[in-house]
Amino acid sequence: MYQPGSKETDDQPRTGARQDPYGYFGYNSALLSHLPFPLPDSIMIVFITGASAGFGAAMARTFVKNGHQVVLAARRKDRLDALAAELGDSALPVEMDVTDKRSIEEALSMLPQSWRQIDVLVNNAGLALNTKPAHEVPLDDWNTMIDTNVKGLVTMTHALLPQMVERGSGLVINLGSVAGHYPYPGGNVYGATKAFVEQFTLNLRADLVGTGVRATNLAPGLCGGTEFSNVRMKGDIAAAAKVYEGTQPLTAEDIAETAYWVATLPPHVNINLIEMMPTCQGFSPFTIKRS
Ligand code: 8X3
Repeated sequence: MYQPGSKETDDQPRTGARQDPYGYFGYNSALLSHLPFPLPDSIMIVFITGASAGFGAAMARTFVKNGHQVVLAARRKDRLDALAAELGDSALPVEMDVTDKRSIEEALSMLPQSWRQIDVLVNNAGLALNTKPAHEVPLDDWNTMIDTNVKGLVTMTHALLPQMVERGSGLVINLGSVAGHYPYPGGNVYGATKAFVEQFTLNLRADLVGTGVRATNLAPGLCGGTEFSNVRMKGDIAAAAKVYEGTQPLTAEDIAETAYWVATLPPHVNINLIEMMPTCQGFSPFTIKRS
């Protein structure tokens, strides 16, 4: 966890000098001061929720590997500490629960000064619970998904958006899902929360036009090697493993590389939506119940 003095000091300037990340201007960097649009700093500060495992940890590794700084936010302190130890000074672990507004406010207020200008918010924290039909799922499961995937995501966005708009630059990457685009049995509230993510991201785009702030819905399909199905199957490891049997699913690294690509496009390019599936995944015909 961040302890004052354990990482950069508050009065240290950000290390990212405004350079020429796209190579437009060769060595003549004097031209940069006359640009009609803001270029991103060469070093971005990326705030990732759900950073302790899966997509979040993979994205943290990718951004740090490419020279950026990452705030690792999640509930599991031990996991965050281990990841931060692996990633070194470019990672700042912050214990935080997206379902608790006060926890978010506290985490943000404790960020050292030099980590406060967030260039990219990755709203990755989220989960699916249960694959049972709607009439058999405990209400608590639905509420937990809504609290995390919907309310957590909007609370984080609400907290960080004003500073991005004020600066005239920034990017919000929301983790959606194919489950938000196509119905499937057992997808009930999980799919509905991801449909919310889809429309919320598009509505952010509508409101943010002209501000320089970008928003993207990154919506993956079947992705293996994470805790996603273990959580969904509530610890039934065999059932979780069966989901991926005989497949070559997407990996967390595939998602991380895609998020990195989105975040490093020139500032005039906004990717509204990326829907990605493993090649082995496709679509089903409509179900028709016959007598
Ligand atoms: C997870 C993708 O296909 O399991 O968001 O619903 S899927």
